[in-house]
Amino acid sequence: MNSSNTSMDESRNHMELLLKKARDKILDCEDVTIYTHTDCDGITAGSILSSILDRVEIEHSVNFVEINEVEELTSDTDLTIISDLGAGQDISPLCENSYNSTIILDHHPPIRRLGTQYNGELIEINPNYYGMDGSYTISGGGLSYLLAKTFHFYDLSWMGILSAVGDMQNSMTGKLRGLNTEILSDAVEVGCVNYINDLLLYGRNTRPLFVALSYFGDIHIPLTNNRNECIYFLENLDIPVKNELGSVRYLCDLSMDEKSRLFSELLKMMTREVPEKYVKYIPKLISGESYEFTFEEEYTPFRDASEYSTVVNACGRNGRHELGMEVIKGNRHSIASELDGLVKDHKRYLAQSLSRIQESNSVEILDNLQYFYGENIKPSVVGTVAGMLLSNYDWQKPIMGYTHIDGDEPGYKVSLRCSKLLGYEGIHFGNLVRDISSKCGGSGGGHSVACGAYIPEDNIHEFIHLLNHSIDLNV
Ligand SMILES: [Mn+2]
Repeated sequence: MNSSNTSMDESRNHMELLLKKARDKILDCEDVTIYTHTDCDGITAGSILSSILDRVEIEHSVNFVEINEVEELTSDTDLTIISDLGAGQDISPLCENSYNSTIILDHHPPIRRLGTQYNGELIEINPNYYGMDGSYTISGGGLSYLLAKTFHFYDLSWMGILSAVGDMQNSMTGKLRGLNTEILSDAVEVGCVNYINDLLLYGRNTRPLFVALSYFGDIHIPLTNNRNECIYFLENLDIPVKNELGSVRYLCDLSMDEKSRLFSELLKMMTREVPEKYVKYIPKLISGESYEFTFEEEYTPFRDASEYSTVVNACGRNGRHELGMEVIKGNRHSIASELDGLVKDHKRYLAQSLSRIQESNSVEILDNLQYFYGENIKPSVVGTVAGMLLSNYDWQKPIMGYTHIDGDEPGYKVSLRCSKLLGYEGIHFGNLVRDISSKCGGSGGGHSVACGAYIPEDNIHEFIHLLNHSIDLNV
C-alpha cells in the first residue's frame, strides 16, 4: 500500500471516530433539531438524517435554511444537527448553550479548526479537514449517509448517491470519486443502485431519445434544438426512433451496440464544432457513469439519479422542501399528484422564462462574457435559465444572468454557467466570482462551471465590468 492510501485510511478512520461519537450523541438524546440546506443535496441530507431518527424513534424536526440564515440559528433541543451548511458560518450562538450539543456534517470549506470547542459540545465532520476536496469527494448527504452507516442502515446508501449527483460531484470527470465511491459500493452491494457507462443525455427514462438528443451538450451542434434533425440523424444510424409497437424509444431502451454507434457519431460531429484544444475532452462530454435506482420503476423520473435530482430541485426551488423530503423518504403515494403538478409548473416556468429572454433579445455580448437581466425571474432558477440559454449563444464564453432581490439589503442574485470544456481547460469561475463579488461588497462562489453570487444593488455594473475584464479565455 502506498503512502497516500495510508493517509486516506487514517483520514477515514478519524472521520469514523467522529461519526461514532455523533451516533452515540444521537442515541443519548431526547430530541433533535435538524437544519439543512434548501438544495437537492440539503433536502436529501435532511431526509437521511430524518430516516435515521425515525428508525431509532427520536423526536425531531427538519428545517430548511439558506446560508445567510445560519448565523442566527438557535435551538431548544438537546442536540442540533446541521447538514450541507454550517462549516463556513459562525455558529457560536448555537454552541454557547452548554445544554445543547451540535453536529455539523458539511463538505464546504470550514472556517473553524478541527476540534474547536464551545460551552456546548461540537462534533464537526468535514472532508476538507483531511485534504479532501468537498466539491467532488463527498456531499452533505454523503456525510449524512456515513452517519447512517454507523447504525448499519446501508439501505439508505442510494440517498447518498442522489445527493452527490444533485450536488454535481460527478460533473467534471463523469463519475463519482473519493468517499462517494465508498457509498456507491455499499449501494451496489445492497442492490439499490446500478451504475453503467452511458451516454450523458439528460432524460434517460423520461425524454424521447430524439428530444434528449436535441438538448444534448453544452456546445452548439447541428442537432441543438432541432428535433427533426435529431430524428434524421438517428435514422441514418439505423437507430429506430420508435419500437415495433410504435412507442417512442428512450435512451434506456437502446442496446449497447446502438449506444456505441451514437457515441462515435456524436464524437465526430462535436470534433468538427470545437477548436483543436478542446477535442481531447469531447469523449468526457459524451459519456460517463449513470446511476440508477433499481427499486424505482423504469420510465419514471425516479429511476435515474440525475432526473431524480431535478424533481427534488423543483421542490426546493419552489419552496416545497418538505415535499421533496417526503418523496425521498418514500411517502410518495399521497403526494403524487401534487408533485406532478409542481414539476410541470416548474418546467413551464423555465420554458416561459427562456422564451421571454430570447424573444426580447436581452442577452448582451461582451468580449469575454455574455449576460442578461432576468427581470422577474425567480432568484432560485436564474442559474438554470442561464444554463439552458448557453447552447443558443456563444458556448465559448460563459453566460451570466442576474435578477433583483428585495429585502433589507436590496441587491442582485447572479448566476453564471459555462461549457464544461472551459472548466477542463482550467478556468475556475467559482473562485473568480468569489473574488470579484467580494471586491464589489457581495459574496459568492461555487463550482468551476456553475456558480453564483449576491451583489449589492449599486455595484452590479461594476461587477459585470470587472468580471468581463478578469476572464482570460486564452488559458
Ligand atoms: Mn452540498
